[in-house]
Order: sequence, then structure tokens, then C-alpha cells
Amino acid sequence: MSASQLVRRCRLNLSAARRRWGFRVLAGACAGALLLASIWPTTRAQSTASAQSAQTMGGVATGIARTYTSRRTVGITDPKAPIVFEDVTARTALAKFRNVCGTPAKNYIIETVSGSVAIFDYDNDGLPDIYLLNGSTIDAMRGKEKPPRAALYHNLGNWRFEDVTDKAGVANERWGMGVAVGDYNNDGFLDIYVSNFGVSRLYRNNGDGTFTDVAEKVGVARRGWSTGATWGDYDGDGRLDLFVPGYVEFDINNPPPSPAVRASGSRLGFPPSPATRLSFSNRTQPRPARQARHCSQPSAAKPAAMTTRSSVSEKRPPSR
Ligand SMILES: [Ca+2]
Ligand SMILES: [Ca+2]
Repeated sequence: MSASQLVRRCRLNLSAARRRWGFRVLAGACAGALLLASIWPTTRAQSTASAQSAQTMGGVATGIARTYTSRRTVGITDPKAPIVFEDVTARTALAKFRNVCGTPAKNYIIETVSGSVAIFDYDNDGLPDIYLLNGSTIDAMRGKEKPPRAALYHNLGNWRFEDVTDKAGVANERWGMGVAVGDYNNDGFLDIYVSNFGVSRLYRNNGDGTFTDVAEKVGVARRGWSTGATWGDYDGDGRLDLFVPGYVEFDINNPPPSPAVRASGSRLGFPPSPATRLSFSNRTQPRPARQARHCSQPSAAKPAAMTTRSSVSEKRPPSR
């Protein structure tokens, strides 16, 4: 091949390469345009939805229009909607009720749980009544102070309630954990099962505004730490059966040392256990502070009074 032929062939190749690159650029531009065209409606829809989610919405419980960000509320509320819920507790006898659950320090697990509520028509007058369960304190369980009481409020209508606890005989005065309502004897009146820390109760509805605790009589006075019970006819024989779950084992007369007790020695009136005293001596050992605190656990000197077993032992029932 001569030099002129070589130059000519190089020019032809260069022209072909320019045409190929030009086609590729044109194809890329078209693809970009198509991509933008496909993205544009989605982006616009998202922007619209975002703008809608920031719109001011109303129709809430207070009747005051508020701004919501959740899309679930968009388009389903009306700023002129009426009030749906209003807290009227202060206007009723329920305002006097106070739930008690140990001390504010919450040194023991028992002090962190209590209380329950049942709304049912105990006198069959067509108006739902309210039964509020209460907790207790360790001192009350040990007879050192007056125990808190549950309360039954009879619905008089027009948002008026009457405290009929004494008349009904359902004060409980134990550390309440749960309430289950059901007509266990099929007499047409709803009865109350109260699961307690201590001895649970079955309040039979006498049909005259009073109840009688028949738990011992019918064999459901479960001891230990019971929690949320429930009624159900598990075998379909037409009679309600009762399921009462248990929680952990806790000896109210020999609770495990809490951090506060370990720090103060005998806070809350409980004397330091041998294990606690052992922990104080262990702190003098040349160990890291964290390990020394760990050694304060009653691992070797005495087993802990509370365990996390799935079933509750009834060998050591609480005093109440
Ligand atoms: Ca009623
Ligand atoms: Ca009944």
C-alpha cells in the first residue's frame, strides 16, 4: 500500500468512527430523554403527595385543626368534624381513684406492675359500669399500712357514676394484677375473676348488687403471682373455663436485695441479707469496681428469692 492510499484509508476509518460516535451520542440523548420522561411523573406525584401530607388537617378529638404528616390522615378528616373523645373523668366519681403500685423508687419488680380495668354491666340495667383494680405496697402486704382498694363504679347515666365498692363487696385490697369478667355459672349476671399477687378471687355476682368471693369454694383461689386471666369455653360444653397465667416467684418476706438496699444497708426496713454483707466485704478486694459490684449478687451465699421460671411455685405463698 502506497502512502497516499494509507492516508486515504485512515480518513475513511476516521469518518466511520465519527459516524459511530455520533450515533452513540444521539442514542444516549434519546435514552436520557426517555428516562427523564419516565421519571418526571413519579417525581411530580411524590412532590404532590409530600405537599398534601403537609396540609393542615382537623377533625381531632379536641376539635382544633392540627397539622399531620402521616399520609393515612390525608383526605379522611374534616376540620369541622365534631369532638369524638373528651376526657370527662374530672366530672365523675372516678376522679377520686388513685392507683397505687409500690413506692416511686421501684426497688422491686413487684412495684412495677399492677392494676386493670373491666367495663361491664354488672346489674343488667343496660349501662356499662366500671371496675378499677388497684395495686398495693410492700408495707401494706406486710400489714404496716392500710392497703389500697379496688373500686366499682355504677353507671347512673348522663356521665354520672356512683362508687358502690363497699355495697358490692369487691374492694379486693390485695395486689391486683388482672380482671376477667364472665358469667361462669350461667345465671345471667357477670362475675369477676381478680388475679392477684397473693390469693386470687372469684367474685360471684349475687344479682342484687352484691358479690361473694367464692374462689376457695370452687377451687380457683390461685396463690403466687397471677397475671392476666381469661374466661373461655375450651371444651365447648357451655360452661366457661378459666385460664390464669402465673408470673415469677417472689417472696414478699424475703425479697432479693435491690441496688438501693445494697447501697443503704437496710432501706425500706429490710435487713441486709448475708449475701449483701458479703458484697460489702468483696468491695475491699483488689478487683475492678465493676466486678466487685457483680460479686454483690447472691450467687454463692444464698439463692435469690426471685427466679424467672415459667411456672410459679406455690410452696411459699405470700402472706396475703
Ligand atoms: Ca349497669
Ligand atoms: Ca354469674
